[in-house]
Amino acid sequence: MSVLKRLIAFVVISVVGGASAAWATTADTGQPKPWEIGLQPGATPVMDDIIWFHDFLLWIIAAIALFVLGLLLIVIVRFNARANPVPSRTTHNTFIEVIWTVVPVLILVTIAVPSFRLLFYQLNVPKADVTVKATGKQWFWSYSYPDQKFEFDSLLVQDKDLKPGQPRLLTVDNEMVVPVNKVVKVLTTGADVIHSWAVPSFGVKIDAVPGRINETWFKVEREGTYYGQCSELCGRDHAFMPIVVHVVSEKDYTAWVEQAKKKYASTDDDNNARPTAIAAADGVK
Ligand SMILES: [Cu+2]
Repeated sequence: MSVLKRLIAFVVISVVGGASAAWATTADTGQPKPWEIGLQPGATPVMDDIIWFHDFLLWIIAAIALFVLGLLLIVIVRFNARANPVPSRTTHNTFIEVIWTVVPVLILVTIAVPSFRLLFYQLNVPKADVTVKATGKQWFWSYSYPDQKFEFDSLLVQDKDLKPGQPRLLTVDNEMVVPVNKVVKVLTTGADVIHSWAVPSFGVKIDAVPGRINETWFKVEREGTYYGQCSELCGRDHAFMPIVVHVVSEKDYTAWVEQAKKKYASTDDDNNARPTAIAAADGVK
């Protein structure tokens, strides 16, 4: 039995160690960190719920795996040919058949209730304070603020141009800026092929499909810079079109909008005809 004890100890240490490592990564950097084995810390209520649901499922599957392992070990030890030379001829047992039907159903219902609650929470976009349209292009994102009437391109910053502290392959020249504690509605579309707008710490991942508009939302509870990446294989430079969302106070946001209106003033409403941006994106290798 000492092997079994060791195995159980290993599983317990792995599960507890894994959970505490996930808790230890609560420092909020909005980006992945070395040796991180849990999800990125949540910055929105939706992501907090996703993390809770993930941990909840982890306990359930760990219990099921241990239970099945225990049954297997009992069978191996007690019902092998040597220990049990005269096998039972039993083929049916109504009680146990009812149990192994009803218990999995109860487990699935226990999972389904919070699962659907979370799904509806994600899908029902509350009344938006700010709307931003993210357009995926080969290979960069354009952000349009329809209510404020400006749009800009957000391109990867090359390694040689990075400033100290800026993460490689995640830094962009023009960040999407939104206010803290406000509902931001994100509309996504694709200009050429399917892209996907994803920010792990927001719990958001939504396809950007040419010819249609998808919508999602987030409400970030802490100021900071949050990073994501295109999450739908979209061609050669798919890995080089990061997403950066800078979450600032309401006051800073208003100031940024004023400045952005001037900086990104465009006389041309055609979003796709932007030769300078496209030439710059082509330089990304
Ligand atoms: Cu992509």
